[in-house]
Amino acid sequence: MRTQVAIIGAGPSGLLLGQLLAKAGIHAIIVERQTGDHVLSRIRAGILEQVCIDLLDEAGVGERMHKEGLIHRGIELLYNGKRNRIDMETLTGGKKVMVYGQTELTKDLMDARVAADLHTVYGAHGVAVHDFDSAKPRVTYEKDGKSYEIDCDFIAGCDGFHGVCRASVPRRSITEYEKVYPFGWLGLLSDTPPVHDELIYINSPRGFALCSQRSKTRSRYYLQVPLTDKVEEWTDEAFWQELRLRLDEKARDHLVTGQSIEKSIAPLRSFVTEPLRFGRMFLAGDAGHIVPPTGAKGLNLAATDVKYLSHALIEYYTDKSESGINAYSERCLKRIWKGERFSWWFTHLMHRFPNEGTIEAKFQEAELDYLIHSEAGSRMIAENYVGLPLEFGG
Ligand code: RFL
Ligand code: PHB
Repeated sequence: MRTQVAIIGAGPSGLLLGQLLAKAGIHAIIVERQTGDHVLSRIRAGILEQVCIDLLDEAGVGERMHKEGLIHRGIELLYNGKRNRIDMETLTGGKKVMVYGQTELTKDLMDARVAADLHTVYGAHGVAVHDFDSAKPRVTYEKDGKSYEIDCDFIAGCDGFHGVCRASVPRRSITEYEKVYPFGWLGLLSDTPPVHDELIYINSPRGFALCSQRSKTRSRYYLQVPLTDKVEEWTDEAFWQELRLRLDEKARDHLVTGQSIEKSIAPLRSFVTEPLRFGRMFLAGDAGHIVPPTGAKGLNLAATDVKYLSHALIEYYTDKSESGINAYSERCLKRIWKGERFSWWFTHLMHRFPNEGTIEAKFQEAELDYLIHSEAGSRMIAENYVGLPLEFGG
């Protein structure tokens, strides 16, 4: 088989890149190791920044998102038993975010791919990338007992944190920065109305919690839990009970509980790979960087990578210019480090770290008080949360 761009991974990064390339008349094949149903069963992101919304529109898949997505103009921070609102819209001169689940966005992209009759291989085993340091990269894989090879001009590594692309780069050519946090997030999805119409981020003596949502009838809640906890040990009842203990009184009264549709524990990690380009292979999204979910940045950083990569490849094929692909890594990393910084900082502000004394909790409370009561402090949170302008800082 031959294609212009071989995309590894059919998560949001790979599917969005495939759609943008197809719109520009560039041929791409996506190779994914899981089934489509498996990809859709992973419950992840919920918050889209404007950059992500605009890109989905550019890809021509924004229709359902605009119909069903919920616009959020603020978030609430709960500490010391009291809720405080950050008015993102006022503080940023009109910017907002949208609640639209990663599952829905992935489904829209999958449907668009089927409608346009674009080639996606699901259930590919033993995917391997070859010769990306030459002018003739190749991808090989097996499916249903048969071996396949794809010749291509470029490989896009959109295969997430555990993918094969980054792992195939010689160690001497890559630098990895990593921090693993000493706790995880236990998430629960349920068909119950959200406790509040905006998200509530909670710093409580019992640990962090987050009240999020997918729609007016579907809620997503998270609890900070020790890494040693197993999801099977958490009954729904135990989850709701622990959440109640971390909420303020009003939210506790409003909380509607119900059976979980999904429950899982996610570890928290900050991770960046430098660079993001290796000859004719590029890394995009979680394949190149991970943030702890506290700042809701992961999918949005992935979208910016895809924006820069799609534009660079389109420029290469239409104008025969390599300037976009040469600038790709540096351009992305500038934005990624700012998203990493915010996610790391917000995680530190809101979580209880094991082995830290009571003075740390007092520092957090004083900092939260400062941020809430200082317009500059509140604006810092707001402008990062809604997403810094593209090319911020030049
Ligand atoms: P994905 O989604 O991991 O997709 C990678 C795909 O590659 C496939 N793959 C392979 N395919 C072929 N061969 C191989 N060897 C392969 N190895 C892997 C995988 O099966 C998979 O289908 O990466 P992508 O596309 O870069 O997307 C990134 C996002 O999924 C991620 O950043 C977000 O979910 C992060 N995130 C959030 N981001 C936000 O912007 N806002 C949020 O509110 C938000 N909340 C979250 C989150 C992530 C969470 N978890 C579970 C880590 C909340 C949570 C709890
Ligand atoms: C979610 O709804 O899954 C979600 C929202 C905001 C975050 C993290 C996760 O910061």
